[in-house]
Amino acid sequence: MTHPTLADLGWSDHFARQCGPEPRAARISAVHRDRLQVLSPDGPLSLVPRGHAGGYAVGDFVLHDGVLALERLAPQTEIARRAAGTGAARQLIAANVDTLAIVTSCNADFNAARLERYLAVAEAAGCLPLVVLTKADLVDDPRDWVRRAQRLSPLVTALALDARDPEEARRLDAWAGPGQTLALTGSSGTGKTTLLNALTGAAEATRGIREDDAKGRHTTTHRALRRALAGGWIIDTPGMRELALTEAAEGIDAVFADLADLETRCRFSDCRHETEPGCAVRAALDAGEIDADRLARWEKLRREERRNTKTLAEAHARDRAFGKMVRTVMRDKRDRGLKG
Ligand SMILES: Nc1nc2c(ncn2[C@@H]2O[C@H](COP(=O)(O)OP(=O)(O)O)[C@@H](O)[C@H]2O)c(=O)[nH]1
Ligand SMILES: [Mg+2]
Repeated sequence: MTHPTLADLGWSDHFARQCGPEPRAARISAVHRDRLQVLSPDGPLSLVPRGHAGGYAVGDFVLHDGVLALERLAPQTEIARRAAGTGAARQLIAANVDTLAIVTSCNADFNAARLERYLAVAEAAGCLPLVVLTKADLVDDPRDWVRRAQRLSPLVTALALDARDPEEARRLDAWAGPGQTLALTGSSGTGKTTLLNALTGAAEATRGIREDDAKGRHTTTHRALRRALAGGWIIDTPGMRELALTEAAEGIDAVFADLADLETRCRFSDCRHETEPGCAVRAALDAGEIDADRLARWEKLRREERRNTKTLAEAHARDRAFGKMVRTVMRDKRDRGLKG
C-alpha cells in the first residue's frame, strides 16, 4: 500500500500555518509509554517524544526529524478528561477528531445521563457529536430509540443500525471520508469493535456480552488511529468509561442549550431555580414545557464539572506555589553560597 500524503492524513491550513514550507510532519497513530507511533508520507515511524509522551494524543500532528518528535502542532479539536483517581491531571484522549460517535445500544445500555456527558465532552472538544444506536435488529421499532436520543439535546444527530451488517455499518462512511477523522466511544459490549471492523476492513476480535445485564467484558486494546475504507480515519477510544468532565462548562451548556437559553430569562442572573421570583425555568417546569429529570441532570453535570475544574485549577496553583518555593530555596542557597 502506498503511504498517505499529509492531505490524506487530514492535514489542513490550520496546521500548515503553524510551520514553514515543506514541513516534515506526521500524524500519531498510537502513544506508548516512551514512543510515538506515527504515520507519515515516508511511511510509519516510531518516534521518541520530546518531553513526555503524555503531552501527545493519538490523532495529533507532530513535526519530526525522523527520530525525534520535535513539536506538537496545536490541534483543531482535543478530547481530554480529568484523570481518574485523586490526581487532578488533565489527560489527553484524542486529537483532531472531527466527529465523535457515541455508541450505545437499543437496550438497557441507553442511559440519558451518560449520553449527555459524552455529548458535553464532544462539544467541549470541538467535535461533532453523533449518537449511534446499535442492535436495531433486536427491537421492534428502532425509530423510538432515535427519537429518545434526539430528545436528549438539540445537538443530537442519531441513527440506529445493526452493526453486524457491514452495509448498515458503512452508513458511518459519511463521517469517515478523505481527510475526516471519526472516533468511536461508548460502553463495552455496544458494538464498537464490530463497527471498527466494518469501517476499516480489519478483523479485531469482538466479545460476547452477558445477555442478562447488557454489560460487556473488559478489553485491553489501546487507542489507535486506523485507516477507514472510505478514505478517512477511525479512532477507537477504549478507557473513556470513567469520564470526569473538566473545562467543559460551555460544552454542557451547548448540550442543554434550550435550558441555558431559558435561564438567561430569569430575573436574577444567579437564579438557582428554586424559590426566586421571576424564575423562567420554574415557570417552564410548572407549565410542563421542560422535563424535570433532564433539568436535574443538567444541574448535576454542571456541579460536577465546576468541582473538577476547580480541583484542576487548585492543583495547578499548588504546582505553581511549589515551583516558586523551589526557586526561592535555590536562590537562598545560591546567595548563601556566594556570601560563604
Ligand atoms: N444483534 C446485534 N449484536 C451486535 C450488534 N453490534 C454488536 N453486536 C454484538 O455485541 C457483542 C459486542 O460487540 P463488540 O463489537 O465487541 O462491542 P465493543 O465492546 O463495544 O467493542 C458482539 O457479540 C457483537 O456481535 C448489533 O447491532 N446487533
Ligand atoms: Mg471492543
